[in-house]
Amino acid sequence: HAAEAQRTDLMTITRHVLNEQGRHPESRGDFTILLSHIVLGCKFVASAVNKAGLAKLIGLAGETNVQGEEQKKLDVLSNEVFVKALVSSGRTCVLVSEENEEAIFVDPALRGKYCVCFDPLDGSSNIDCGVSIGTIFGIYMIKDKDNVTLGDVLQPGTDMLAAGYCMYGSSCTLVLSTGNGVNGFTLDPSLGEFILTHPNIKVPKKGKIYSVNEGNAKNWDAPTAKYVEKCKFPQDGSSPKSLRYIGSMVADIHRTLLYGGIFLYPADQKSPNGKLRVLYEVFPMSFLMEQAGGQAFTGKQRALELAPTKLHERSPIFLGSYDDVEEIKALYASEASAV
Ligand code: P6P
Repeated sequence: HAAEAQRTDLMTITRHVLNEQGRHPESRGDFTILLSHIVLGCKFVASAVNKAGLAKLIGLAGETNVQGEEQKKLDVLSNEVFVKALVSSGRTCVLVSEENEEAIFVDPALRGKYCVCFDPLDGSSNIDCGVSIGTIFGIYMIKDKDNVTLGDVLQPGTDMLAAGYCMYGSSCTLVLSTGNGVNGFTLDPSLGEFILTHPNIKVPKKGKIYSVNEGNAKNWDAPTAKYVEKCKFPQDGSSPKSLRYIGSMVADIHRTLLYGGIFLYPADQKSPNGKLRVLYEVFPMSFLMEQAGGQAFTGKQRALELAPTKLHERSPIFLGSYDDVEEIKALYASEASAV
């Protein structure tokens, strides 16, 4: 009977968030409405990604985005869908998208109290070869929605209320935290609902995997080089770690959350601030990792304490299992004290 009860007691993402919102009597369901619009965007993108090969959506749109990268049609489509869904929710006042150079200030008549920073289709260079890609988002509350400025957006990650990603792979999995731990939901296409499949995700305290683009090794600084050397040639008699690098942040982070280990996108001589963007890649993934019991470090400080000054600012990032990140923090600390 328990199994039967389990099967018929569908814990959808909306029901789960409503339960969590119950802890905030003051909330009038605004967050739930906002989330339902994000979920709508994810469902659309999941469907488009699944059909991409057939619908000839694969291939360059011919335009380039603010990052100077060639834009694929799915990027354009996904960004438009998320912007329209978020604006029409009536719960947002400003949006920051990886695909838009400027922040999008919502028409005052449609404004709500939230700011959403998002990458509509991260890892899109992997679309053609079928590697998992994803949407990443972070949500802030804006103090005065009628007088919102860029300053309201350039907030440290510690002010983030919620964060999540949706991974479009063998299945469509949405991982979300609203500040009370991390939960994973899998899209049941027959229902069109995200069902709770990974309750209360906790990242293992220590892992056996390191995840970095070894192709950048010649440009790494000393602490990163030393740490990766230790992963490959441990001096304490332990076995070497395995290298797993998918090159799609959502997929690499999802594996790190579930299996443990450490993901690194360090600074290097070519890009002194690394490659990943603070507002819609580093902050949301750092928020999730901390909520799952791990940690996130920039080489200088706790990632969430960064105070961004530009919309598309980058930062080096080391995040994952608590003990693994501790090790690289110690290497950066000893370098800083040696200077
Ligand atoms: P590299 C994908 O383009 C992305 O933004 C992230 O999803 C991924 O982690 C990173 O870049 C991969 O970068 O330089 O290793 O190819």
